[in-house]
Amino acid sequence: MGRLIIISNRLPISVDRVGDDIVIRQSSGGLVSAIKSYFERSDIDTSQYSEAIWLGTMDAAEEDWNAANEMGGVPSDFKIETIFTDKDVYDGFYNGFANSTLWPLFHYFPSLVEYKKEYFEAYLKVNQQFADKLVEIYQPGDTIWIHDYQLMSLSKLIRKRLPGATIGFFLHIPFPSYEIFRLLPTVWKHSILEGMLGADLIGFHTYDYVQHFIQSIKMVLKVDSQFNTINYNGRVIKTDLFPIGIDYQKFREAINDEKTIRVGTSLEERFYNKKIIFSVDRLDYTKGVSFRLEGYEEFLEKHPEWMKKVVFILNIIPSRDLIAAYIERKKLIEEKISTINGRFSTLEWQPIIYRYNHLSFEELCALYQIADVALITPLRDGMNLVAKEYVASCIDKGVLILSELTGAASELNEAILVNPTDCSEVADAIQTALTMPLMEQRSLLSHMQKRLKDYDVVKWINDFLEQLVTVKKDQEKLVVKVLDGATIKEMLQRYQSASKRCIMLDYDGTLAPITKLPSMAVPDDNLLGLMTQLSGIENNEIVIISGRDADTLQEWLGHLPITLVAEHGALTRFKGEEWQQKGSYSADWKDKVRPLLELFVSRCAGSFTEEKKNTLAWHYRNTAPDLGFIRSRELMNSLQQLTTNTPLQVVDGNKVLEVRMIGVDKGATAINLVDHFKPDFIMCIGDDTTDEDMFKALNDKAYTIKIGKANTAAQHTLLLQTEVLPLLKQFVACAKKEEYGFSHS
Ligand code: GDG
Repeated sequence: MGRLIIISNRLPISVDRVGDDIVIRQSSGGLVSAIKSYFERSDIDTSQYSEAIWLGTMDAAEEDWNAANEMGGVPSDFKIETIFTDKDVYDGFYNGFANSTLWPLFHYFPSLVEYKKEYFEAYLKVNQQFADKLVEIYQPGDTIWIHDYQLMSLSKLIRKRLPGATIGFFLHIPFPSYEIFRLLPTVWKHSILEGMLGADLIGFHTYDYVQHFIQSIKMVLKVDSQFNTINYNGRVIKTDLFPIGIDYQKFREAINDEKTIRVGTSLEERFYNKKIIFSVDRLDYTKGVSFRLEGYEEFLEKHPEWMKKVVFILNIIPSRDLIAAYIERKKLIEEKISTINGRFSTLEWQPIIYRYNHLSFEELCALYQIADVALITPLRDGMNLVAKEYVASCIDKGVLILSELTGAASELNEAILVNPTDCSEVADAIQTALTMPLMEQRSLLSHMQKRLKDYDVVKWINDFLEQLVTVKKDQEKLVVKVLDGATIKEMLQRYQSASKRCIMLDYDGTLAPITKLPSMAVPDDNLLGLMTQLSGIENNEIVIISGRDADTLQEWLGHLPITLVAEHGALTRFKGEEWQQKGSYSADWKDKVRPLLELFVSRCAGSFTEEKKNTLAWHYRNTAPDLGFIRSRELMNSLQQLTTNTPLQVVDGNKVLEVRMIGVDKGATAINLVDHFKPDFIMCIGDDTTDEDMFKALNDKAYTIKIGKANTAAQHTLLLQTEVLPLLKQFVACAKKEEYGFSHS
């Protein structure tokens, strides 16, 4: 049984020296409380892990940490492993690259981003320090779960030293759209994405963040994905959404907690007969507090009837106050609060109660419970747990006003969703919330509460860790798939004892390497010689099954005693016979599709069309990769619209889009060939997505082999195209041995 190692920049505890005393504090925050609940709750089965370890940086001096341990004051839910960093390096890492480069960029504040080489270097240094420590404590069988934007390079650094390790990575903040991400200098972009791809499972809060990430790895690293599966450096990696939940039960239990009730009652007495609007945020320009205040100001202007009847309790939690942008933000917020309070207050009432301090858990819960409205309006937020905690805490009233730019908005769509920069919309939302009938409030709350209860933090953790196990299993399957000596031996024996053999081979990317232009992939003497030998063996039927047009196949391979299949099965030439067309199709459709492909040729330099008898293709292998990929997605969309309700299909191949008739594919063709030849040994080899049809159709009848590292339906893989001819040569050699009376051993 392995251990679970959680890695985050901050540890769940902090150690401070106050005079001669050492004070140990448990830190709050989403991640800490999530993981803590997971191990604390008795109703959760954590028995798959023998121990939980938390690795993070320690603010305190090493001797203070040692003293805290000796005092026995460190909580025992986790074993804590610490890293002590050089102060200047940590500053460049944390205040620098993490919070002055990645944080503003990933939250769509490009103008606040600092591009300093020394910050990036410090970031890599601290990530390296984490990797060194992890390698020191690692034991085979451990599961490593890395958290957040401070440690985006870490997975790769660990993978380098521990190639087989199980590594999950979760990003708690948004992953921005590629247009924003690409602002980073090239080396940084590569380093961050390659760093993340060191993990086996990469998690995000929302579908959009997953898509943005996939788009970025495509554009920057030219790495392809199939849905959520990425093939990178021979490894299968999964990326998916795991919207973080809250400890729902804890917030419901707080409703009956005595201390919380006491705090709540005294607040209700203080604000008797007034509606309470509430917000709590860390000090951060992403939280949209200035816009929120302007929205509240506009509400007071528009609705003077609420004077003295409403109060806005605004809590700001101190954060990152060593960074200039944060100091500036605090000043702006406080000026705005003074202006509003100065403008609207009376001697006995003030519209905003402002606090710049931490709240105890009981104070926080009491405020959640008594607030009539929660006004949560970040300009960007990965998720926003406060919104979820508020909904969970509401008893029989409560309205959530939530920014549509938070991750939480995709789950809490019964909230009043607002654009946080639109002050009039915010003002109107406040009015709607304050006047919403109680029945409606309760009905909306109950929908959201059900969802939060069903997908709580425990479900989130279980989901992530279970997926991680699945990815590891998938990887093992793929390793098993690589064609090994024993399987080749078995294939050769079956081949020798068969009375009729059929070998189906794709051409481009299988028999011949992919070239810059299709016309350059002319077969060389080596290939032609091998095909001659293989087809010359008694009882062998060799089929070249290609997407190419019949004329080219005829010109290059027509003289060989083999069967040729062109355009994925639209045309077939059996050995020694004439070409036959499958079915009789009108080619009228081409006139409708061709202009669209030509339009995309003019919009994408380097792309070209290929016209075959039954297929139209648009190739983009020679285009600038970014542009080619973008245009291919656009063209794919347009083609799909154009071909809806027609007998045409659009096939997304390897750097090519093809349009052809439905029912003409290598799978159906392969089955026809098997019916025709009736072989008792079949092997088929291919590299392209179009070959997958053939693998699927023949899997229970044949040895199916895929070239390359992509996910496949084939039973076996060969990693390189250059391995194909040597493999085929073994079939020639074993036939020769047979001829001279050797038996294969
Ligand atoms: C990241 C992402 C994402 C806050 N003030 C007090 C206090 N809190 C607790 C809240 C809540 C947590 O801290 C803050 O939640 P956030 O959602 O804002 O999360 P962060 O940890 O800041 O940030 C964010 C999150 O990760 C999780 O993935 O949602 O988008 O930026 O749990 O209750 N708790 C107490 N006193 C306070 O004054 N006791």
